[in-house]
Amino acid sequence: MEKMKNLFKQKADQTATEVKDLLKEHGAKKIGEVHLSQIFQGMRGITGLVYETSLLDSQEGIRFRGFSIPELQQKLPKAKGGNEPLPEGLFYLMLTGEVPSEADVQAISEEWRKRGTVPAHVYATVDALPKDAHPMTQFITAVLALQTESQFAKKYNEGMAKKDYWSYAYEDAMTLIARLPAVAAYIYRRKYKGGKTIDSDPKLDWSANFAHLLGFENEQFKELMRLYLTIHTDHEGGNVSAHTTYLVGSALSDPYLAFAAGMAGLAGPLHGLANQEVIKWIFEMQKSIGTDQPTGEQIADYVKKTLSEGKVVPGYGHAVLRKTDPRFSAQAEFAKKHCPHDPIVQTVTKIYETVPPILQSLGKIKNPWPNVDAHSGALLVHYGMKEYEYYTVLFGVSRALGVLAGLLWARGLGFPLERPKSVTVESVKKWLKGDDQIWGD
Ligand code: NMX
Ligand code: MLT
Repeated sequence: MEKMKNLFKQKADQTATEVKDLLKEHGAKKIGEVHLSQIFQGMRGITGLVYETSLLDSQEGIRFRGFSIPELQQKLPKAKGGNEPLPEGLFYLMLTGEVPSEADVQAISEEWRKRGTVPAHVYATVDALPKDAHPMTQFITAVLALQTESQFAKKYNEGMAKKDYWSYAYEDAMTLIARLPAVAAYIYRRKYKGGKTIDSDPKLDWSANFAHLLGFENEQFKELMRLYLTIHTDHEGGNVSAHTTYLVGSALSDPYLAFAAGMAGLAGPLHGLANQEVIKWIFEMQKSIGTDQPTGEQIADYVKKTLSEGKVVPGYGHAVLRKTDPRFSAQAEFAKKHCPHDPIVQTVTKIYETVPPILQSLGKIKNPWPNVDAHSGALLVHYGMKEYEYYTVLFGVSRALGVLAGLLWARGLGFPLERPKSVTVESVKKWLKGDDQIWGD
C-alpha cells in the first residue's frame, strides 16, 4: 500500500509548489467582498477554505476530483458481480487525484483488512455507556477511545518535525478508517441485536464486510452499502463535519480527535442527523394518517402541519445546493432498479412531488429541493434496517473517507492553524459610527 502513500506525497509536494508560486504572483488578488449580513448568517457565500477532495456546484451538485456521481459509477472499480463503485476507489481518487485500477482498490481493501482489529478497550469503553445512549454518542466515544492508538500524537510528543506531519496523519487515517466498520457494527449489534457480534469476513470488500458485520447478508444490501458509503463521503470543505474536522486538525489535534469533533457536528439535526429525522417524520406521518401509502393531498396537509408547528421539513433545503441533490437522484435510481414497489420508496417519491411547491410558496426558503437525507432511510427500511437512530452512524463511517482525505491534504500542504477574526455586536455598532475597525490585520 506504499504506492498510494507515495503518490499522495508526490501530488501534495507538487501542489504545494504550485500554491507557493500562485501566492507569490497572485496572493494580493481580491476574491470577493464580505457583507455585514453574511457574518450574521452563518458565513453563507464567503469563500474561506481550500479543500482539495471535492467541489460543490449549487446547480449541478458534488464532483469528486472533477467526477460526478454517475461518472464515479462508471469509472471506479466494482466488486465482482456488482454495479456500484467501491468506496476504497473513491478514497484513492480523493487522495491522489487519479482513478485507481482494480489492483489499487484491492490493495486498499487488503490494507484496511490488515489494520481492522479493534483494541479491546474500545469495546469496553462503549460498554460503559448505557445501551440507550444515542448511537452517535456511542460512535464518537468509540472514536475517542481508538485515539490511544494515534501515531501522530505519539510522534508529536516525541518531537516530530513539521515535514513529517502528513506521514503519521496518513497512518492514523488509514487505521481509523479500517476500524470504523467493526466499531460501528458493534454499536448496532449491542443496541439492537442483544450484543451478539459477528466476525469479519476477510473475503469481502470494506462495504460488504460492514454489511456482514451489521448482520445483513442480502447481496442487494451490500450493493446499497457500496453506493451509500461512496456518495456520503464528501461534500466539499464548508459543511459542518468536514469544516470541523479540518478546523480541529489545524490545531494539530490528531486525526482521531479531529474526526470525533467532525462527528459531533454530523450528529446535529440540520446536518447528518437529518437522515434519522426524515424516517422518523415519515413514520409519524404514517401513524397520524393511518396508512403507509398516503396520498399527495394527505402528505401536503402533513407538511403544512409540520411547518405550522415551527419545524423544518427534514431532508429538504440546503445551504449551498439550489437543485435536487444528485445524491438523492442516485438513491432514487437505485430504488427504481431494486425496489420500486416498496410503499416507503413510493412515499418518498410522492413527498418529492409534493414538498418543493409548498416550500417555494413560503418565499423564504432558498432551496425547496431534496438533499441526500430525503432518500437514504427509505432504502435502509426496505432492506430491514428500521432502527433510524442508527442511520447517522452509517453516514459517519462514509464521511470518514472524505474528511480524513481532506485532513491529509491540509497536512500535506502544510496549512496553518485556522483562526478567523470575530466581532461583537457592540463593535459592529461602533464601526458603523466610524469609531472602530472590525477587520483583522
Ligand atoms: N423546512 C422548513 N423551513 C426551512 C427548510 C425546510 N426544509 N429549509 C430552510 N428553511 C427555512 C430556514 O429555517 C430559514 O428560516 P428562518 O428565516 O425562519 O430562520 C429559511 O427557510 C431560510 O433558510 P435557507 O437560507 O433556505 O437555508 P439555510 O442555508 O439557512 O439552511 C438547511 C439549510 C439544510 C439547514 C435547511 O434547509 C434545513 O433546516 N433543512 C432541513 C434539515 C435537513 O434536511 N438537513 C440536512 C442537510 C444535508 N445534510 O446531510 O447535512
Ligand atoms: C453534506 O453532505 O455535508 C451536507 O449536504 C451539508 C452541506 O454540504 O452543507
